[in-house]
Amino acid sequence: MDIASRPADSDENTQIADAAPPPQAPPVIRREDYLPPAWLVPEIALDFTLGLEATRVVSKLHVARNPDGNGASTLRLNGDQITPLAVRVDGAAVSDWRLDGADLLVELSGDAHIVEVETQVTPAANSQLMGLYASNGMLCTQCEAEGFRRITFFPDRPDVLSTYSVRMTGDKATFPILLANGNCTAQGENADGSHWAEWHDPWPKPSYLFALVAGELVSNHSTFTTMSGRKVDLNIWVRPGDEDRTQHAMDSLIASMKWDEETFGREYDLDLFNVVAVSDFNMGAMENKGLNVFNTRYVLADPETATDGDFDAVEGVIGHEYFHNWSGNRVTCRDWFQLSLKEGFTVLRDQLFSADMGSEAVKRIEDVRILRAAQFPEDSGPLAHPIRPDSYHEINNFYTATVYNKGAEVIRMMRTMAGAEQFRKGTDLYFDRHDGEAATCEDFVKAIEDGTGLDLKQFRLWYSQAGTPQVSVSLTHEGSTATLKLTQKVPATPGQPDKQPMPIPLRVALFDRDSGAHAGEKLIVLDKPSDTFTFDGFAKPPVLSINRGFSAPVSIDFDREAEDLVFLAANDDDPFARYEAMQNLVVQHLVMAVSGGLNDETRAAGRAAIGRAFSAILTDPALDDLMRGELMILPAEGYLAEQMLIADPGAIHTEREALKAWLGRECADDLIALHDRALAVPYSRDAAARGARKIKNQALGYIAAGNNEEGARRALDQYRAADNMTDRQGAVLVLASLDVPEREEALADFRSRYEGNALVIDKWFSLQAGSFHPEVLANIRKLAEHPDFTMTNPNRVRALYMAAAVNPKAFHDASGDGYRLIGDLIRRLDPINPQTAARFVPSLGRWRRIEPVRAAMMREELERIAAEPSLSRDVREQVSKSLG
Ligand code: 0A1
Ligand code: ZN
Repeated sequence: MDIASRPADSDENTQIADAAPPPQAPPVIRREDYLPPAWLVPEIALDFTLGLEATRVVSKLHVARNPDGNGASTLRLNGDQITPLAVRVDGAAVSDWRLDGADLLVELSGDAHIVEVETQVTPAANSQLMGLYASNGMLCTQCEAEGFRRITFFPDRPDVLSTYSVRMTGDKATFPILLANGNCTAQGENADGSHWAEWHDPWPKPSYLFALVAGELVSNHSTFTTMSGRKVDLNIWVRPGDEDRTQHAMDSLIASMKWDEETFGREYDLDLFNVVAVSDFNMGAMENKGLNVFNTRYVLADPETATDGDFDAVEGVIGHEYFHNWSGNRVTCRDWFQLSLKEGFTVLRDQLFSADMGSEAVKRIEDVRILRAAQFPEDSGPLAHPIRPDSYHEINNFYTATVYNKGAEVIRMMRTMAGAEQFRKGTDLYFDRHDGEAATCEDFVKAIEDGTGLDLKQFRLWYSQAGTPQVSVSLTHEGSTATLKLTQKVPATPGQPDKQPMPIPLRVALFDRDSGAHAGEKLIVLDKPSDTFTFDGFAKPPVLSINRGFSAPVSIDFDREAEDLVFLAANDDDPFARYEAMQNLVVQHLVMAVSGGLNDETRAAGRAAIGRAFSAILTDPALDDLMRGELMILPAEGYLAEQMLIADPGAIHTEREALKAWLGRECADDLIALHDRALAVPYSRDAAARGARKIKNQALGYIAAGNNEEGARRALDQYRAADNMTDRQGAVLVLASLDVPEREEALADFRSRYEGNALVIDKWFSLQAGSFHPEVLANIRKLAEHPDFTMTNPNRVRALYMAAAVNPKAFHDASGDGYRLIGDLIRRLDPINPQTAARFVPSLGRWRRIEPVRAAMMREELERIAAEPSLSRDVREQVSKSLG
């Protein structure tokens, strides 16, 4: 063999390994340390010899000295758990390469060379699901953020863009379908039963967008003609047997392609677009160029197995990944600190898309609910970070609700201030200016500034300051003038004790109490610590509607009369504000109740106000059912806890459940009428039928809370009559929390009916783990022993344990067993799949905001994890920040 090879455990390597920092102190990567790469790789050719147990990779890099680099003669190629079996420079074997930790260093004398490296990986043993791994008998890759270095040695950073050519050879029976990025340029068969394919992607891309898939797959094929008349072949690839559940994904893909042309002027740029569904996947999906890889969960949907929510999620994620083709792929990120450049913008794009496909109002409410449930707690806890972080230990830990969802809110604010039309000028300029580049968040803001004419100097603070701003509101009235006084405070977060005031765009309207109308909405921008705004023409004190449409991701502190909230819940013409009024009404009441601030009389008065607003929602003929269903949802326990400095989860649970039961009894007749009306609507995917299903399940929940027997009877009837998953799951959801005989019947039927359907069996696990059943914790422990449970499939792990971690009754059980359950899970899962294990840490990290007895137990659990001798970088970072 003419290629140099040497063992990985040579003396030199051992010495370097000894000198490496101890595993307890992973290096900190800082944004301010960014340096351009010393070497670029304009072209790469990869040759794979595929096998589930062993895959050989020969990679040929055309490297060129970067004129903007530091001129170093050493080429640094990142690696992770791989060994260079052979290294060759310009065709000749070399032996002066060395390892620095996991990286391969090669000395180069000239300005351009061809560097070849050979590696071998073991896909079947790759339980982390990063790099090349086996899933369900097929091979697939996941390279974002730093998975490519687990396949071959490469400058694995997003600012190194290369043109990829891929050749792969594999056994034809095991891997009948061979896919990679771009277009298939050649294929053929060998005499030994193997076959091969060559793929070429003409668009230069960073390594994190590389993908390869090989296995037995069938496709739903369609075509799309782009706005310039180019025909694109579309395929959704799934395992044989799943093809009947791919049409919604295909429809969503076609709708996404059309929408991006119409709304952002973005056209698809290859002749082929492939989507592959895999059942073992750490996240939702991945936007690899021309070859998106999806968690099956966001591809497969039919009425029998997917709820309306699942259908919406498929549409949203298909859109999200497709939109990345421009926001992420054509314009990518310079470094991982800029992650929100692609993620925040793409989330905004998918939100706008889903809003256009369905109800804008309902979509906005759902998005805000997600932000409040996932991002607000992050922003007020030990893991708080700006949407553009300043440092990290492990980049996988920064795929967060802050980077994604708050990132989207920040861009949405720019759009609100500029108006949609001007904003489009800004995004056009951004795409034009940076096409083919690895850009920064600063580049994006500058393009929006230049394209819209906005001055975003102070606005840039939204990128650098963490923490949810709090806006205190007071409204006074004198003569015919109403004066609005606003004060902002951006709370201290780890590493950021002092904050500057930020520009906060607030859409406001003042309602005349008598007419129930307002004289027009205004956009005001609070950009000082405190400011006043006056409004004329009010004979009586008006009712203020503020942060309409949730125009800024802030929390509003406005102590006001319940009657004003009842008024807005019934009259506000902004659907979000109407929802918000209802939420505030309940939040104010429950916060008082939990803190012991209610006596019999004030409790009765508070409930009566909520009851009036709730009953108006149930019966308002002008409301569509999708919106009605939204308005019926009580604020989540986690969101209630957020409103208190120190929360008592037990008291919150009791009070919220008591209110729900009271509403169930108080409004029983209306709820039963609603449930009966909805039961009569036949299944269809139109808005009216979806609305009917939504209120059906909402009503059922309240009926059961008010009267267990009536609820159980209705739930079982609904279950038996169901011809779709929304009704079936809604019924089981209610029964799973009740201690009634109907519960077992429904759960057993559900399991046997869907035996072998992994996504529905996931539901069966989460319905039980998320329930408020008295024995929920014991049930979860039993389910962990169930033959269908496995630690190696992230969907199954999340189905059981994430459902438990977000279930306040299970997680915050006074015994501390819920904390122990999650602590045990993290310790067991970490060696298998650190990325997924680390996602469970933040729930325990909330301890500072929880009453002292529970807080001590949560902390103890974190300490137990910290004491593990060999934690992954992922879990180590989250645990030490949570304790620190
Ligand atoms: N870029 C993807 C998210 C993603 C990130 C990391 C992954 O590694 C397992 C997978 C997917 C997105 O935003 O859709
Ligand atoms: Zn994304």
